Amino acid sequence: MAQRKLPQREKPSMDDRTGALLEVLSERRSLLVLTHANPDPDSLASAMGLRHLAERRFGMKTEFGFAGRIMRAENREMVRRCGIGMTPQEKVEPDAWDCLAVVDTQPGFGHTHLPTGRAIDIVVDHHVPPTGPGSEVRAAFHDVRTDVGATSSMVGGYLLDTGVDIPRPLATALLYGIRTDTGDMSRNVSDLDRRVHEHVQRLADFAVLHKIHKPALPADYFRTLRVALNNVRIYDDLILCSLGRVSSPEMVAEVADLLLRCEGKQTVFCGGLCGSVYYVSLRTELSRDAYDLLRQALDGDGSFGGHGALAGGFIALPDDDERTLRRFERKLERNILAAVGRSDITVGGLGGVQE
Ligand SMILES: [Mn+2]
Repeated sequence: MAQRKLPQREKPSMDDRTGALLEVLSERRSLLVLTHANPDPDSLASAMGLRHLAERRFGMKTEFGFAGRIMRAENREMVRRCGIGMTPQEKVEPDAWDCLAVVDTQPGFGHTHLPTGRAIDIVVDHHVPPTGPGSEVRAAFHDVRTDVGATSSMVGGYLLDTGVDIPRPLATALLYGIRTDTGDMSRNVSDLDRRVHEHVQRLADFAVLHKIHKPALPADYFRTLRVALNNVRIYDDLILCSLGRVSSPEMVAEVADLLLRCEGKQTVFCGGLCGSVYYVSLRTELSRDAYDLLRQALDGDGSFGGHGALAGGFIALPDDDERTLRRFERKLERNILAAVGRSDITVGGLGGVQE
């Protein structure tokens, strides 16, 4: 499909960007939105918001294709309560859509699986652009702002600029997306985040937001938690928790978040095996980027994403043998200790220094 080249501007204003997005959308009939695997609240709300804009402003047919799974009880509650429609990506035919958008991620990120040989028309993201193969894609509309705390704020900004109504469920989703990525407006908060946050919180349903914050948890959550607490190793300002086998991958991130609340701890690394895929979550309050730490921990292997204080990913192990698992967990722990400059700590077996 012929794509009109947009004029290159040094520093487009917000209105210019929204205008450029509307120009691209106005030339198309249907929109497929994709994001990274295992979509988080920010990507779910961004996809919902961009679809709404295309539908309301241009009467476009739209779809949201997701890869992986909706992890965490909170995110599943968000999908259910806000009515976020989506289709598994493998069931979506990319060529049936004449506009392809990618939100909260960019082509070239390891955790983002895009159709090959298909032009990406719209990229909206706030992550530092990836380097390497597949990252040189140039979209008709390309809006990457690393100073913005949430992609939901960027999409919310388009909606506000355009004057399209924001229904309650969408406002609630955008609010939750912004709050999740900005730590309840405590980090990476830009003027745009503040502007959109202020607007959507006037429209949002706080009873629904409360339900999203406190979803019912399966009994298995508490079983895994018991195992997790038995496996925690605390070293000064660092916590390592290798969970071994877990019944669902989201437990890894859940446990990491919980452990970060341990007084005085600045970095938490948590991992667990589900099937023969090993999942990792890293949380850090150090000035170092969580994504960089995780890349070092995994030796650049696997599929991972994140920025700032949070990162997560997974890597397929050759088998789910107990010895493979133990060996892999020891290697990961050594790598993470090296990455945070604590190679003095011995890991593995009973040799670890425990508090
Ligand atoms: Mn995000």
